[in-house]
Amino acid sequence: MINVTDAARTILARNDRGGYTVPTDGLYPFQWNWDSAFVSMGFATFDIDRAYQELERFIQGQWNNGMFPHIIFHVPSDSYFPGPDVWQTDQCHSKKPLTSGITQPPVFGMALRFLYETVLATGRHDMLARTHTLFNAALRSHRWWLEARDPDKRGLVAILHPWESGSDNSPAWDEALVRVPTTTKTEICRQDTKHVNATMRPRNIDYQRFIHLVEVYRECQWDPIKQWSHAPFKIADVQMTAILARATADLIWMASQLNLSDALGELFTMHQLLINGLNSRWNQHIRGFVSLDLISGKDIEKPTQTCFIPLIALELDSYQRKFIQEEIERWCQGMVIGIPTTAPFSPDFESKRYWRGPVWAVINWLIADGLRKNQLKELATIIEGNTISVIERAGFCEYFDPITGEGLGGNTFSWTAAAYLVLRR
Ligand code: 9YW
Repeated sequence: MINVTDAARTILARNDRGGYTVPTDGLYPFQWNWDSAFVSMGFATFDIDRAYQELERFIQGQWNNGMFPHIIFHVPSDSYFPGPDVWQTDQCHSKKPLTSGITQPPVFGMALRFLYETVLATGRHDMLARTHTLFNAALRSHRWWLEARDPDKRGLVAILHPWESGSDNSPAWDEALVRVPTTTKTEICRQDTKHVNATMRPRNIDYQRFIHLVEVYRECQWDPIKQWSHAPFKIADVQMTAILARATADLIWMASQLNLSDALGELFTMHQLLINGLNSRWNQHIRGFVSLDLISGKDIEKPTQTCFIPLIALELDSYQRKFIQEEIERWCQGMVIGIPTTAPFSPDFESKRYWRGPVWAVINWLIADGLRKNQLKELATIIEGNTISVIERAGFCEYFDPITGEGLGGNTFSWTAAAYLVLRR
């Protein structure tokens, strides 16, 4: 019988490109921001040095202003669009390696704590300097988040591009995206549909808008202040804010472990601001947390997984806990595997199309973690158990059809392997 843990480690080894890991061979040939953070936690379950290396290679792409980009183009490849020639970030950000010009969810701080806990548990004494370097990079990136993406100090950070959310074509962005023109100067040469069935991917019209947004920000020379005022898409996203708030709490833990009292005050202030912001986004009708469209001023009341992610950062009251538990159970009713990324009763639900319904192991990992933090251990255990079994049945796929349990997208996915290693421990 094949040992699935060994198979998961083999996926990480296959996708290793010399100290950093690609999400999957072919489809995504570079280092992605939040993928790498999850992957480093997977590595930490069996090779702590390699786990640190993953984050160290990643911070090579950090911008002078502190931003962690969403893609680091360590080596050229023509199997992905849009590449560095479209982003053109080298004109204002001259450091190598080349990168994209937007960001992704800041799981990095959560990963750093996970790695350092592993170091402490194994009694390693030689990791302090490496840990400090990573901590400083994380702190700079959190400062960037608040300055660049919450200039009005709402305690909610904004995404300026759906790719930043990590849930590219989620129904949560539909209404806001309609306002984004579909015209582009760049010729769109999609590569993703050469690797994966087009019916499971974002549509061409989505890509036109994604590239239009890249062009707007490129014309702003990637300057955060100009981008903020020119952005045709600006959403205070509860998933992003929750991950940032949780990562900030993890950096507070790190700062106290490392006796960095100077950083502590600043981190506490940041954390409180974000917690207040998130708490203000509870929506009784949706029975979850909702993002805010900063251009239309409207709440985004689409039932997507983002509604549950704030559990990783907040302590819910007993009513919220009850409502969230009931809601997650309702979404999973009749599904072979939960939690769907869009509620199955929603008219937007598509069980096979990217972020419009399928289940992602890393999202389940985050939600289960949030449920545990909020004393909903039984439900957390069920979700973790289902995630492990679907991977054992269907393989290390990018995502899974909740109705059939079928594995879809790329089939040797690094973060799915990492989720398996961490949830199976
Ligand atoms: C893209 C790599 C990335 C993930 C995102 C996912 C997809 C497409 O793949 O993005 O072109 O960036 O939506 O969350 O990080 O796995």
